[in-house]
Amino acid sequence: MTTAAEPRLAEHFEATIARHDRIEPRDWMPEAYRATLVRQIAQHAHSEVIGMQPEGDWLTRAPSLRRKAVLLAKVQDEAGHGLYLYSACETLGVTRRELTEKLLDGRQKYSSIFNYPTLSYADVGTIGWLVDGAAICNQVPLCRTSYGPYGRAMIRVCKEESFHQRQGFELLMTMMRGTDEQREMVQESVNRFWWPALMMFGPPDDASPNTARSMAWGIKRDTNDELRQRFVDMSVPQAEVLGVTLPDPELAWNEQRQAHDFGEPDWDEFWAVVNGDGPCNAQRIEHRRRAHDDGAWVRAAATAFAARQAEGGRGR
Ligand code: FAQ
Repeated sequence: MTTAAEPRLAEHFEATIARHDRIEPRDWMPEAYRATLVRQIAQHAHSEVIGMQPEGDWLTRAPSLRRKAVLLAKVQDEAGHGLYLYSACETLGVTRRELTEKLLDGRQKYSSIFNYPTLSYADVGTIGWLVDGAAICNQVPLCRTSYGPYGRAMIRVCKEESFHQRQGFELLMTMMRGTDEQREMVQESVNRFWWPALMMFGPPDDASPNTARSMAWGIKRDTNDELRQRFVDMSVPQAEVLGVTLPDPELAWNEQRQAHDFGEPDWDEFWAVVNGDGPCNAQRIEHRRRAHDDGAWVRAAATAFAARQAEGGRGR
C-alpha cells in the first residue's frame, strides 16, 4: 500500500544507504529490498543448517577423540549460525516456520556446495580449508552489509568461521606430514572440492541477475567475480604451504593484474546442482525433512509450555 509519507520515507532510506549507514528493522524500506534480504539471509541460514550434514556424517568415524571434539564443536557452531541468521530474517517479518517450509518444498535455496558427498576424512579438512575459506571471503564484507541485524550476525559468524578454517588447514597439514596414502587422500579430496568451492560465489557477474541491485542497496559489498578472485589469490599460497596441487592447469600468476588467472568453472554443473540435480540434493532435503518431523514433539512441547506459562501468569 502506498502512503502519502512514502516519498519522504524513500528519500530517507536512499540517504541512509548513500551514507553507508545501517537500515534497522523499525525503519521503512522498499518491499524489494526486504524481499532480497529475506531471500539472501534465508538461503544463508539454510546453508548453515544443511551444511551440518556432510561433516556430521563423519562424527562417529573421527580418527581420535581430539578430532571428534573439534568436529563436534564445528558442526554445533554451524547450527548456531543458522539460528542467528533465522533470527535476523525474522526481524523482516517472516517466521521461522515459513522459512523452513520454503526450504523443504524447494522455494528457497541453500548453497550448492553442500550437495557434494564427503567420501573420506580428508574431506573434513578440505571443507574447513576451502569451504569455510570461501565462506569467510564472502562473509567478511557482509559484516558491513546495509541491514543491521544481518551485519551484526555476520561479525560473530566470521569469528567462528576463522577457527573452522584453521582447524581444516591444520588437519590437512597433519595428513600431509603423514604417509603417502594420507597425502593421496588429501590431494584426491582437494581435486573434488576445488571447483565446487569456486562455484559457491555464484554465477559470473554477467550472468548474475541480483548482483547489481544488491550492490546498489549495499546488501552485497563485492561482486561474485571479485570475491572468487580474492579466494583464488588467498588459496594459492596456502596450497603451496600444504604441498597440494590445485586442479586447474590454467592457474597462473598474472604480473600485470597482480592476481591469478584461473580456469572457468563448469557452469552447467553449477546450474544443475542449484536446480536440484546434484549428487546429494535429494538426500540432503530428505534428511532435513526427517529431522524436522522428528522434532515435532519438541515444538509441540515448547508451545504447550509457553501457553501454560502464559495461563499461569494470568492466574497468579
Ligand atoms: N548455491 O544473482 P545471483 C557456509 C543462486 S555458508 C546455490 O548471483 P545473489 C558456512 C542465487 O540464490 C554458504 N544457489 O544471486 C559453512 C540466485 O537464485 P534466486 C552460504 C546459488 O543472491 C561452511 C541465482 O543463483 N553462504 O558455507 C549459489 O546476488 C561449512 C542467481 O545468483 C551464503 O549464503 C550457490 N552457490 O548471490 C557451513 C552467503 N550462487 O535466489 C557448513 C550469503 C547463486 O534468485 C560447513 N549469500 N545462487 O532464486 C550470498 O552472498 C549470495 O546469496 C550469493 C549469490 C553470493 C550466494
